[in-house]
Amino acid sequence: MPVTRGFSGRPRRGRPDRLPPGQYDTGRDWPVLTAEVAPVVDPARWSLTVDGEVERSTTWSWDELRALPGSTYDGDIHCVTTWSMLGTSFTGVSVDVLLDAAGPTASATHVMAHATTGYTTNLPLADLRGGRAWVVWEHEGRPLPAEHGGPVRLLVPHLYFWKSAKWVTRLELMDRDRPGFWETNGYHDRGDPWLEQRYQGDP
Ligand SMILES: Nc1nc2c(c(=O)[nH]1)N[C@H]1C(S)=C(S)[C@@H](COP(=O)(O)O)O[C@H]1N2
Ligand SMILES: [Mo]
Repeated sequence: MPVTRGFSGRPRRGRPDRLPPGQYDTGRDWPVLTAEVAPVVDPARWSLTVDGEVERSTTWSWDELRALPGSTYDGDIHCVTTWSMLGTSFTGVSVDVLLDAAGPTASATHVMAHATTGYTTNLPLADLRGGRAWVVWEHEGRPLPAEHGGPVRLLVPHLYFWKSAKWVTRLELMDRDRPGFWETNGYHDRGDPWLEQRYQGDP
């Protein structure tokens, strides 16, 4: 039987089910979307802090972060500008490991992710829990490119990609929700691509 190109092979199989509503498949073309000037971040001077509503404010240097038990995400990412990249991979450490070290207080409900540049984005704490969020330094086995947030970015692939702060440097636990950069400019506080939570006012 003839096989029609595009209807066979690994990445395409089941593809319609894998694209959230209103998204297209960008293939291997990974757009760069940065609201600010991309910084040059020297790992030797970089650190990551988890603070705010926690029992123990904790800071990791680059070397300390890399010494934590690593884990890999294999799957899809979705940007609110409608591109999705299917079947990609990132390696880093699960945010669960960082949260367990810092110990969120009973009043912690939300997190503000901060980048070296001042970019911020807010997330429900629950979305960073349960093996669904990472702090990553590798993409498909190579160091994360600087324009994509290297040396280290947040990765929350089940939410729109603006939640995945590039050049992340701080996870601030909060006892209420507070809008970050794009959320102040009209984007949704949660940003679930399957619910099309693009803008404030979307379900
Ligand atoms: N620090 C920082 N992180 C950021 C952004 C940004 O402008 N600055 N843009 C967000 C948006 S809107 C998207 S879609 C993704 C884009 O990541 P990429 O440039 O690696 O595709 O990063 C998110 N994280
Ligand atoms: Mo985006």
